[in-house]
Order: sequence, then structure tokens, then C-alpha cells
Amino acid sequence: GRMERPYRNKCYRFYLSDDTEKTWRDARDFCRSLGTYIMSQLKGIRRTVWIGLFDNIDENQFYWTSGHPVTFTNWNDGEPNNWNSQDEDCVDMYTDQARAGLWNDAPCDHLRLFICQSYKDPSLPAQP
Ligand code: 2F8
Ligand code: CA
Repeated sequence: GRMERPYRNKCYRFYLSDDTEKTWRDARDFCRSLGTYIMSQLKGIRRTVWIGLFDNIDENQFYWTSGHPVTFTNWNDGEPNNWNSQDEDCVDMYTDQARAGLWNDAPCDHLRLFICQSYKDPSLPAQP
């Protein structure tokens, strides 16, 4: 059967019935495809959404609000750029077809759509 279980701040989904057996490679590809879920929910929005990344403490030193280290970035060409010498210290993500998933720094006080991420068991601290 299919089960979801929180464990140490991660969520595990088990595929344990005989009819869902896969090769290692197919299992890996299947698990990876779950990651496309978030972007698929944003199709058609065509506006930027805030993500939890900011550099208002130290210019050009970006942090995640979760405290996780920044190990991956996905800036649009030319970003981050503090456009027009404005202080652009918060990061949003494009959702339109051409730029879907790419990041831009924008002024933190601008209004944007957003997505919240939470952990399956909120009593557990965020662990990098
Ligand atoms: O062209 C990139 C540029 O586009 C906008 O400025 C015109 C963005 N401004 C806002 O989102 C407020 C810039 O951040 C972006 O670099
Ligand atoms: Ca920018």
C-alpha cells in the first residue's frame, strides 16, 4: 500500500505493494517526477511568487528563511541586479512559460503571490 510518513523533518512515501515494483532507475525517475508537482500547480498563474530567499542582512549574501544553506540557485539572466539601484533584497520566481522557475531579486515591500512550505511535523526543528 501507499503510505506517507514524517520522519526527522522529511516526508517519506512508501510504495510497498507487489504491483508497484520498479527497476532502480524507474523508481528514481518516478521519485524525481514528484518534484515537478509544485511547478505544475503554478501553471497559468503567469505572475511571480515570493520564495524564501533574501539578502537584506548582507548585500549579495543570500539566505533561506528556513536556515538551510543555499546550495542551488536558479537566477534569470542578469539577476540578481538591484534593478535601477533599488534595494532588491527578496527573491521571487517567474511562473510564465518562458521563464518558469527562474529567480529574480525584487523589492521586499512589493506585493506578490507566495507559497508556504512547512514540515510534516512542525514540532521538529528545520534541519539542513
Ligand atoms: O528585467 C529584469 C527586471 O524586471 C523588473 O524591473 C523592470 C524587476 N522589478 C520588479 O520585479 C519590481 C526587476 O527586479 C528585474 O531585475
Ligand atoms: Ca532584479
